[in-house]
Amino acid sequence: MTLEKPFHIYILIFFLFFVTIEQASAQRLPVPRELGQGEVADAGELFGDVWTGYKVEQHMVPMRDGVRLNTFLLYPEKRETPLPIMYLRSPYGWRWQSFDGTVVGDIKRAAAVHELMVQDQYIFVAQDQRGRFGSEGEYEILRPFYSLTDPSKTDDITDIHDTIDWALETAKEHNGKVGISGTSYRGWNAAVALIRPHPALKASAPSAAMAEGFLGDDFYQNGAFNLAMTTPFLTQSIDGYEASPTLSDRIKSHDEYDFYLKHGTMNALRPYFPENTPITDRVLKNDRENDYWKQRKLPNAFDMPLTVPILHVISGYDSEDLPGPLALYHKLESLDKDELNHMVMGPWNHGAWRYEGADRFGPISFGMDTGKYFQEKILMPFFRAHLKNDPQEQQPEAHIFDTGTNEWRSFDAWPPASSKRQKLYLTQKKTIVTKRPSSMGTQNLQYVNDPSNPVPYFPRPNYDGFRKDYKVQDQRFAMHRPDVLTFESDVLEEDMTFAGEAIANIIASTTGSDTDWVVKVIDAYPDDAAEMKGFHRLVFSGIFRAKYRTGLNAPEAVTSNKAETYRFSLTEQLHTIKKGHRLVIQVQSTWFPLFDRNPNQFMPVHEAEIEDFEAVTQTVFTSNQKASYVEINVLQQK
Ligand code: PG9
Repeated sequence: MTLEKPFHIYILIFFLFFVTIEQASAQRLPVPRELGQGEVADAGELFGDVWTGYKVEQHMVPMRDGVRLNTFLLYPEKRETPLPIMYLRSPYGWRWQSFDGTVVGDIKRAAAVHELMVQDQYIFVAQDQRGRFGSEGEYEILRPFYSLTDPSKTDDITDIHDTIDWALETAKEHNGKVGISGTSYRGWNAAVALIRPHPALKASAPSAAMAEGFLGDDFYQNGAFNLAMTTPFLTQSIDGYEASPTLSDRIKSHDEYDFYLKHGTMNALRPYFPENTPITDRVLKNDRENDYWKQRKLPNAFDMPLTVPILHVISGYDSEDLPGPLALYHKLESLDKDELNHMVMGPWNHGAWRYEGADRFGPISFGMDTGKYFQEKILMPFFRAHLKNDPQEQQPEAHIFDTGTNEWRSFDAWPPASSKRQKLYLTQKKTIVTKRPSSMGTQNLQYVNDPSNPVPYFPRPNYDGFRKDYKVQDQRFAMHRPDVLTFESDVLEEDMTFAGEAIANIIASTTGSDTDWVVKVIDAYPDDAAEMKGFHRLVFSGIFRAKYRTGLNAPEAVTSNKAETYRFSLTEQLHTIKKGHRLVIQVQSTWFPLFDRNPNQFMPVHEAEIEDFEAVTQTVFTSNQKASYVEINVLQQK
């Protein structure tokens, strides 16, 4: 009897502890507004040293439909001249409370705020997007541009307009000019601002702007689903902050490859998603480039001549958004009559120019701080020129870092006018030649693609979850697998500079009714290189899901054993392969768990169950009539 009371107390304590933990998890919510209406606080004290010397106010800014958006207005306490306004919009919360109670958010992070820009002095308007964190209204991921067809509707275009109107009225001592910048989703906002630009908008620098959700940014690449990046990211950073441990926490206690392989199917992962996964479900359901994606395809929304200077900031090693930013640059180039469209491509993962240590990425050194260089020499002068009337030298059309020679180069067109298309043929002897094969037969090479033993995208074991640095890993870990065809060129006698887009043109068949094709172009260092001996450095890569070969919106079963042409982009780069190096091309059919596995049967892949996955035999043709090759832009040496 005497023991019973304490026992109940123990149960109560345990219960309270459990409930507290649960509540703590559920508290991953935005912090309520903290600054009173009209209150002016010291931004340095509130947000950290970067903001020293700035004052901050917090406003709920009304949009045309009455929805109010949480907005911070920051301005330097001491300024000598009227300043331009720099507008930053984020879906990731400028200030909120993480489940462990700490106050975090974009306002404190280099991810969203660039120290040099703050030092340069602007009036900043930092806003939570509609339906996110402190802002009212409903959130819709990459909200379609409703106002273009129905002016009574609101979207990011109208919210941007209304906010700029508000900022021009509210901010004191501004010079009437507005700029916008941001990376990733914030970069999407910086690009959206130019669709129907506000007259006060004078410059935009979208960085890693997700622009092509089905073609290659974030969600799908040519129909294959970005499993390793997107599933954890969507289920926690977009769909829900309440899940603890998150899916990525869970993955990190396993070898990532093993985790996904053992679960095997998308259905098996569903128990780890937050209970309500509105966005993840929609992304999975829309497994073709249907209206859902077309409405969110940024280049499609641009249909008028460009009137505002734009600097596309493209991260050449981006693990999330590379095809979209490139496509957006090219689309706007076609609408640019006044030389307002410019691009920069640096050797960064996803906007990593913002962070310290941009002098290297993984094992690869760039010999200089490329992020600092870009900010000091390109980004700040761009905004100063257009927002502060600072005289500056003419901006080149394209400013690109050559990842092979470690130097910045500028071009007056991208791809450079002095580059020529060259075909690199894959031969029966597994070599790479520039002359079309002469053999008239049906020469081909085969391998078995077994989804139960997929080719890893990163050397195993990997206990770090999604590896954003997969593009700078030595690719030798894959070259001797029987399900990877590896082609090698002779040793180069001269430097060869790739400048532009690489396109895979593979003639192939499968014994399945669907399958994937993955092509990688690699710079193979010599074994006696001073550094990175024998390193196989990825330059271009891409994946294509066979059923989309006649159109990304028109999945169609593949006829077993029928040779078909698979032509797809491997993205764009500036990379010099040095004399003494060799060129290597790998062809494979899985790239796991970077992309989901194809069951090799024509069916909705997200619904595939373990028994649906089949091993198939793949055939890649290398003959004269059925020549497989990679087509590439080669810069003609001066
Ligand atoms: N590109 C990122 C993203 C990934 C997936 C969904 C939405 C956005 C990003 O904003 O970082």
